[in-house]
Amino acid sequence: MNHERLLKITQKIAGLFCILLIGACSPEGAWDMLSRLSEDESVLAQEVNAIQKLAAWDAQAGDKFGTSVSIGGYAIVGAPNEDTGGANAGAAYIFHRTGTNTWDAGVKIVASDAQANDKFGRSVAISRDYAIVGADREDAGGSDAGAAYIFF
Ligand SMILES: [Ca+2]
Ligand SMILES: [Ca+2]
Repeated sequence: MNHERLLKITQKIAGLFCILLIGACSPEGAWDMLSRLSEDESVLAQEVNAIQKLAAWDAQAGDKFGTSVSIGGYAIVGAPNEDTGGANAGAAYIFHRTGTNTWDAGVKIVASDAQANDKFGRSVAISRDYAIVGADREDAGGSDAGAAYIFF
């Protein structure tokens, strides 16, 4: 979580506090409050910095990697405009956590019946050993009827 995102969250929390409390209230105040609530400010600082940037190992312009994401043991990231299975057929990448703040290079998955413009990866979810990937422009059931694929 980067500082900008954390600041947005604290702004939302500050908004909630403003509703509950009458008095001076600001995002900075909420930030201070969160810092004080933390047993050790350095722990919070570490969590802010413990971000890992993931990218496709075969990234190409226009893939739209990151359109969809899900995490649950593994992390999965959709790239619906990836072109391996045809122009914008789509792909998804599953990443495995290898350490406290480290993730592997990722495994790429595509639809077994990928076709151009299927947009596989526009939605993704992962839970334990199962992943599900949506391809809302898949055409087996009719033009752009859509499909979802479960991986184990
Ligand atoms: Ca593309
Ligand atoms: Ca289609």
